[in-house]
Amino acid sequence: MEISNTRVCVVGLGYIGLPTASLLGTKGFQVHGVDVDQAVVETINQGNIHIVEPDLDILVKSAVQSGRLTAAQEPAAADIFIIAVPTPFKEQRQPDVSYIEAATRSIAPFVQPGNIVILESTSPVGTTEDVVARILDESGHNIDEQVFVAHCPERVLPGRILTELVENDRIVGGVNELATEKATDFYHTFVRGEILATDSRTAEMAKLTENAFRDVNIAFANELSLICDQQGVNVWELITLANRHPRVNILQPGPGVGGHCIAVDPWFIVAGAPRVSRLIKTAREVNDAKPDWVTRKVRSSAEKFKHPVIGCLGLAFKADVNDLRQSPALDIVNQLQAEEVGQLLVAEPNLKGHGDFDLLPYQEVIARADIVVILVDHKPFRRIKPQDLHEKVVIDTRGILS
Ligand code: SAJ
Repeated sequence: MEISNTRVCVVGLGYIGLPTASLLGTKGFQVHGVDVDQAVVETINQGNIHIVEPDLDILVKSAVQSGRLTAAQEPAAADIFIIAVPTPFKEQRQPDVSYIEAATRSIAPFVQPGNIVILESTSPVGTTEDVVARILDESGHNIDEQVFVAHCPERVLPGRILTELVENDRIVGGVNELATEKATDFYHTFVRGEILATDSRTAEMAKLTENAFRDVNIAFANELSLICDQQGVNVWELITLANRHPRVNILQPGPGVGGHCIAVDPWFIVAGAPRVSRLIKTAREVNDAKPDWVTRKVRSSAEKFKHPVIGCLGLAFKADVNDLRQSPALDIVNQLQAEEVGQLLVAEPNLKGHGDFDLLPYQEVIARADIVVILVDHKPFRRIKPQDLHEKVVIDTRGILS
């Protein structure tokens, strides 16, 4: 593959599409990024970014300034199309593949014989065949021999996206062997990890499985935290001790599981095989119930005060990101506000502002609060010492003080 002559069209310039597009641009591909949001397109064309991710600003600026990355609201002709749009769920936790459908329809008029079309969005089993390949087929493309359709799930960790995009192994599953081969060749041009070839259904299931694995293991830790609370045992000390066993590796409990991946993807497995996905479903329920449990804890502490002032540290779904999607921390703060549990003071060092809350420096929140609820283990919070919280009621959902 001659990189400098290869055009790549990336549809969806979010957490996966933008890092991928800018990385490919700096590698020398000619990249046309597509996003339906005009503001996002303008921001990127100015060499700026609309999400927080370490070093992404530098990469985007460099790709845009070199003329190798341009953004637009419409797709354009390319050699390789990458679809990286969201797959949320709708009512009854059924996967919503409508963005993938729309993205495929939008590229269909630009696709030519010889092109590769790759779905990177996390997808329910069968989506690459039944949505992407089917729509291209219905649009008159020969997906058996001339247009190569494959799934290559993204597996990068927010906060480490640029490193993991290059270093992680990738799973590539085509709708046929030729498609697998063609897509594999492409990933070899910029991935240092191994490229593991399979079929598209296995690739889809692999991605869902990775996130369900993590969800089930976090649920184990979260369930332990409830048990330990009843039993008067410090769950973090317990886990540290148990993990000294050579074959035990328990994850960390928290206020719940957030983000757009782990809290969502296991439901795609459950939706596809509801009767046999009992453990995966229960794990989701255990993790989803944790924010309510934390809220109840705060409420029962607040009842001891006449005018409780509750300091909430963190809104993001996990440490050192500014992403609020499915955030258990935000859910808890919203619940405390809705139930008027007390006066709320909120700190979120990774956000400049928030529509519903005045954000304060965390030191001020601690100083003014009766009850301090640690919801996210952001770097600055990890510097808080037990003596800084002297005479406060502390609810440490992340165990940063343990
Ligand atoms: N969490 C805990 N305890 C833990 C670990 C995580 O409560 O021990 C919580 C976090 O605070 C957060 C949630 O789980 O609320 C998810 O965080 P995460 O860091 O585990 O994962 P994500 O959602 O940022 O990224 C995951 C990754 N998947 C796996 O590690 C299997 C990433 O590699 C995927 O690419 C990403 O989902 C995705 O896009 O699917």
